[in-house]
Amino acid sequence: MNHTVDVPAEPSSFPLVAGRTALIVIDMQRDFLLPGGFGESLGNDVGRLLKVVPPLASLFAAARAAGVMVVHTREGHQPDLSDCPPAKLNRGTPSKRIGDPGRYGRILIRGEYGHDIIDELAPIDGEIVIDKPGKGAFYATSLSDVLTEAGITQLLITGVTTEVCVHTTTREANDRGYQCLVVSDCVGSYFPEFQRVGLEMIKAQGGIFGWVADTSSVIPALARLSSIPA
Ligand code: C5J
Repeated sequence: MNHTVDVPAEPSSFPLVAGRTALIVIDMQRDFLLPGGFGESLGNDVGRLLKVVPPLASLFAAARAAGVMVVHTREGHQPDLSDCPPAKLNRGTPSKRIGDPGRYGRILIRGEYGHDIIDELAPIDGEIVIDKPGKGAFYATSLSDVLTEAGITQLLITGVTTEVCVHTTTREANDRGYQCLVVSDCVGSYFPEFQRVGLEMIKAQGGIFGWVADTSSVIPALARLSSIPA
């Protein structure tokens, strides 16, 4: 029987299970977060995403200290765009589409500077990085196999953006039977109303997609988990 620590959360407490919990970090990439990058070039205020970085860095430290598996994702495509469906490619402002040149290299193309994770939240040795062509982290990736092999059942979900890749991944995970806690101060949106409603939707109707709590609840629970003898 694995030790469990309950996190105070909405709509009810969330069970953090030792050895069965993973921290999922969605798309904390330069293209979305850096001033002058793709996200900002679309007229977005990247400050709304950057404010996630300090609490997420603290959550990383607590998760790593507790021995929780950390999985990072990056949204992006092959340089020849063969994994980018025309319906995704031909959308948005011409000259600011996937594969076009941007301040930090070709937009959302694997191997480009802008596609990679920001320095403050760079993966450390042993952490898994999942490259995903879609919004959801399970679509066309090895994430399901990675989590199954590690015996993971509980997910702490963080990253950007709340209403797009965080939501899509949470819904995919929920349908696959994972219990998902979305960490509210570690997810960000360019749009304050989407941030608020995105979080409301997850925990509505008795937690239809999962649970919501902030780092003031999750970090102490991780500390309790790390103090439990193996
Ligand atoms: C978007 C994402 N918003 N990571 N990607 O296109 O949410």
